[in-house]
Amino acid sequence: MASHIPLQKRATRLLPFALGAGFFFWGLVYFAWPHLDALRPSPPPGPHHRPHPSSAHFVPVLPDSIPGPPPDPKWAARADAVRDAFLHAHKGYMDYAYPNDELLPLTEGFVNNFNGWSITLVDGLDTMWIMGLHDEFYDTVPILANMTFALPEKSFAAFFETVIRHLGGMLSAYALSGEPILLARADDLATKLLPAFHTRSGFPKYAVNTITGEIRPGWTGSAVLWAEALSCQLEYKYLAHLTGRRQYFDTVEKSMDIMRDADITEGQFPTKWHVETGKPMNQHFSVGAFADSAHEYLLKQWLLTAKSEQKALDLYMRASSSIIKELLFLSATRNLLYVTDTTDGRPSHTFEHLSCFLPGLLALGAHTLPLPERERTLHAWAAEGLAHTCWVTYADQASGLGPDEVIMKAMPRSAENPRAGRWLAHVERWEEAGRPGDVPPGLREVPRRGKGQRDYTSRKMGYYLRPETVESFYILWRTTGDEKWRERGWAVFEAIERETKTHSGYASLIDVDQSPAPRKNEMPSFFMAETLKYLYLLFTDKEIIPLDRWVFNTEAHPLPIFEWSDWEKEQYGI
Ligand code: DMJ
Repeated sequence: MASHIPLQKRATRLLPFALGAGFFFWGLVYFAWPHLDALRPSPPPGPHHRPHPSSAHFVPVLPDSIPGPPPDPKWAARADAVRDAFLHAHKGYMDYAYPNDELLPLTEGFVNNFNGWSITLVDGLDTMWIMGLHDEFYDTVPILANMTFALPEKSFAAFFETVIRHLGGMLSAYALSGEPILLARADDLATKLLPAFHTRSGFPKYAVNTITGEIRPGWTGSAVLWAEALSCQLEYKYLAHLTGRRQYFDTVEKSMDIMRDADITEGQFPTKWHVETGKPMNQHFSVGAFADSAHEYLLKQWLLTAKSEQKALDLYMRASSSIIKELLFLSATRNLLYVTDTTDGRPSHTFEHLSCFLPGLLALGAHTLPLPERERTLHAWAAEGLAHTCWVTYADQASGLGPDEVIMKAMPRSAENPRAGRWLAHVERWEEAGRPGDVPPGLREVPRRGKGQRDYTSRKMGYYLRPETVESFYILWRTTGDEKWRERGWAVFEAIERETKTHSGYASLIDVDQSPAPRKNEMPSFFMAETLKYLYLLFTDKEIIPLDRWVFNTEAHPLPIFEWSDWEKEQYGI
């Protein structure tokens, strides 16, 4: 029928429909356009791929295009040297160890201590992005895209390590690059780890099978270490914000509630808690191995959530005041400021390399917390003095690298020194005396001391490529602007190159007080995730990760500061 109607007439009759359809189509485009990003297929990854932000909170970091004055050639060359070190380690890992976890740098072998999920790649992925190593980054993304995070029956992933390394690594690489697959894989892994929280208290159990959900305790039996209970909140909260999955927030907040309600002396949070009852199990107060990152995650939860979580802030204030009051001491001869641990109030005078993260944390707090002026000054002095001591323990050694653990010789207890060398008492006396010399106790530069002449004895003389000292140098450099931290960092890097470099990578040392130092056959993944990243950020003039926009998790994976929406605050009870 229609074919008998003349063409002109047909067009006239169809006109209203055509106009209607046109309005409908363009109206749809107009209103839906801003929401269509999620439906568009991603362009294939490639070295020059620059992803488009697909949501309001997404701003990829492009180190090459950060504006600023031309870099100082001295520091640019030093940053390049660190990038070369990363590439050397990466190549060695890929040639001899991939797809296993870590390289054995003396025998060109490999080891699987972290579930066999190529930990060195996952942990080092965001460092690649930060260093502008886009080829290496985009070679790695498909490997991650294909990871199943599966484990055979009766095999277990250590919850804490998997969260801070794998989960933190993927979330950070996602936040920097915008590759959606990294968020999807992080979400998968986070869900697979959730059964770890199937305990009566809500604390996470030591390890979990990612397929069956079976959980098992670690060497601490029924105890969970404070560091392990309180070092998953940054990752899970950021993920809750990205995915809208309330379960992530609620699950990790339980441990925070236990801390808020715990009956403990001042802010002296013990190192062991009963994983089922949620009760403290000892009177051991520390910033070392069993506790370290818990302190970090208190301040950093407050910072990550744009200073909105009062609970985290209160807990940090309590803990950090107790650290300053109870755990800081001066050494006998050089008056070095050090941090130790106490059991039932009695100090051990052990000083751990692991606790060299504390000066960076205190500096970050002094820079950001709403503190009265005297408190802020105390935090800043403590940061400066402790970082100085961490540096001295490096500078003293023949290799130029610091030992893992020493026992400090404390000032003897006397009538004038009733608190047996506690730093705060010395500061108060110095202030009362009118601040002689203008340098607070524990902050004075001291001469290097050789074997047998030091104010400490060795306990563990190894250097395990750990990041804590250079991490603090980086935060101190960024918060104070004092170039000495960069120069000290460079001395550390030169020593790393001289003493630890091997044909295929970098090796831990057995005795830092020898040069050449005897080596240990290991290259932990945190060397590429943390140590080299902090050194690179220390030397590069560009502020790639501004501290008012990013927060580092305890494995040096930067996560972007975000604000909870009103809806989230209401849902989560923030
Ligand atoms: C890292 O895995 C993390 O920094 C953790 O919090 C403790 N220490 C190691 C590196 O020393």
